[in-house]
Amino acid sequence: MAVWYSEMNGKQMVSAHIGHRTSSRISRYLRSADLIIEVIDSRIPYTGKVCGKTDTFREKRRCIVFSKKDLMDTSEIQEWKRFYSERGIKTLFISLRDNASSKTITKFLSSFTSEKRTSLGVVVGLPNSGKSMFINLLKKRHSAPVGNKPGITKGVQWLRVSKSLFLLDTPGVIQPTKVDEPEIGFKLFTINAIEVREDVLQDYTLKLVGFIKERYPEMLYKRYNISGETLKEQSDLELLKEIGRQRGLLGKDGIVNLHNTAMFFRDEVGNGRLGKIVLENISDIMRMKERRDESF
Ligand SMILES: Nc1nc2c(ncn2[C@@H]2O[C@H](COP(=O)(O)OP(=O)(O)OP(=O)(O)O)[C@@H](O)[C@H]2O)c(=O)[nH]1
Ligand SMILES: [Mg+2]
Repeated sequence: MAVWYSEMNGKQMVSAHIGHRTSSRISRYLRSADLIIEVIDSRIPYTGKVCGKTDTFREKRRCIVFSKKDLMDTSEIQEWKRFYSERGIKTLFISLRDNASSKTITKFLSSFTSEKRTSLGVVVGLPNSGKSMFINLLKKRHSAPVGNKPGITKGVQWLRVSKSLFLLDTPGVIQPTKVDEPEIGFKLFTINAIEVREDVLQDYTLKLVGFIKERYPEMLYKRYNISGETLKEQSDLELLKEIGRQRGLLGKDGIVNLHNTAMFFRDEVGNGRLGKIVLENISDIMRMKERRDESF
């Protein structure tokens, strides 16, 4: 059952994977923890944020670990680091697939912890952002379940990752209004943070096709041999059908199966088979923030 809690950013957050008791335990831990570590998929460096400026966090040590750097188009990485440092938040962009990253993370976290006493840190973030993988990497053991779909972690557990640090693994949370907004929802869909209903699947996939066509057209050429001319002439739907046809994703009637093609294309992009991407630029975010008058 979906449970609401609002400690994250003063807005309602939901996890489809926990009950009321777990939800109130997380709220309690968030208030009493020494450190909040937010894990954000590097490909959505702004939309991936679940913590805002609320009373709960005002006095807390906070940092952001941007996961999946190996899948990210890093051309604006310095700008993103500056964006957060101007807001007083320390950040680390890292690949959690790389075992050597554990040393870098330990060094990064050492500025938030003390050798003399045990610190308690709560790890939060969207579903599928890499929270459990982050803890496992530090612990150097597969202690928390990991998987490439939203909702793998269903409860909370404290794990000791060093002499002086305990981390709480938590289930992914999400702001439901974002899921229903196509401009944001298609990004969450692309990185597999949400499962989308059939009635919006096509919309979100077409948004993704349009985005790749505009920002990374060369990827469509390299992977599917779709030329610049074709890109100009064809609609996003025609392009999606072309991809389905090329990969033989046809129904019994010989017509492209749009559901399977949508899921196929999402996986191609999400798993990095097309190349390294970022789904939002600093300038996109600044424009959006102006429009909505967002403070963070
Ligand atoms: N390529 C790459 N994959 C990663 C990285 N970090 C995590 N993953 C993958 O992302 C998927 C999700 O990782 P989890 O650790 O289960 O994510 P989570 O945030 O705990 O997800 P929930 O428990 O569902 O909220 C897994 O398939 C991981 O292998 C990374 O830095 N690079
Ligand atoms: Mg997890």
